[in-house]
Amino acid sequence: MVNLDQARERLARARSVAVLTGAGISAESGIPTFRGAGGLWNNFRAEDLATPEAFARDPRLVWEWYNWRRELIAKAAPNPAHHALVRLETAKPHFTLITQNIDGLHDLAGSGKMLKLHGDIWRLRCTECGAQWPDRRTPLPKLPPHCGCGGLARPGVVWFGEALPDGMMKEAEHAAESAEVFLVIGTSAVVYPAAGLVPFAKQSGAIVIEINTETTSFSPIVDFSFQSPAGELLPKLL
Ligand code: BJW
Ligand code: ZN
Repeated sequence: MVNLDQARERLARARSVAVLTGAGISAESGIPTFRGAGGLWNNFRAEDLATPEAFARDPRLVWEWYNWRRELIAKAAPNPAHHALVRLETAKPHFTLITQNIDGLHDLAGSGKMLKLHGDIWRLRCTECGAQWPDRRTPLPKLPPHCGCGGLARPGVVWFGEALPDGMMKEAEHAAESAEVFLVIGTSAVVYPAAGLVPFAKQSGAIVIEINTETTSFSPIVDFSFQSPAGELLPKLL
């Protein structure tokens, strides 16, 4: 596969690499993606569950969905794609992992510092006092959970219409801007501002390599687009 050899060579030569991951990287670990075949939002409407308005309307319903997903994720383990990114991190002097995933599988694989643009399903946050804490219990003993101050707790994730964690997009943009190679793995790249990193990296001069089982709207503008499962393709690329 000439293309694969070329992409492998570009990646091997790069000293500065940034990676953007999405739900597709965890699909081979058994976690459903949001969109596409088998996607979570074929069964649920995003605006019914992943918005601050939905939570204000019915916190228990939203928590039931998250509780179910926490149980599903708790049974999952990192796959060869998560592990390959740990090896890549070790091999490169400058490496930034930017993830939209809230499932914690990059942590479990052993990735170091990463930018979790959409938060973390294993963290809770108080809607009253703003306290944040880790909680890996599955199932949660009482829904909806509460903070020590008596306030209602929410999942530590970023919903539609909410700002990303302070300063994180700036850090992600800096990584995309300074990367020689930018890998885009398992994301439909329709959710902004994360999706904007792909054309931004390209315009900043990075070689952009996409790995996805399907084509996306960015496939025509990237340098290499591989339609393969990440767990199979990524280890071959390193
Ligand atoms: C495989 C595979 C295998 C399968 N191997 N590949 C127009 C322009 C710009 C912005 C907007 C706009 N209109 C609306 C907005 C705003 C909105 C937005 O982007 N909406 C779009 C839908 C249009 N964005 C926001 O609201 C963001 N905030 C914001 O803009 O704030 C502004 C602000 C500033 C200051 C103050 C206040 C506000 C926030 C976005 C938050 C997204 N949150 C979610 C939920 C997180 C919690 C949870 O999980 O419940 O994040 S939505 C959901 O989508 C989740 C994901 O991280 C995100 C992206 O999904 P992802 O990862 O791409 O997954 P899929 O399923 O879409 O794709 C999987 C892919 O994998 C597919 O392509 C498959 O083919 C592939 N695949 N198996 C490789 N084995
Ligand atoms: Zn509190």
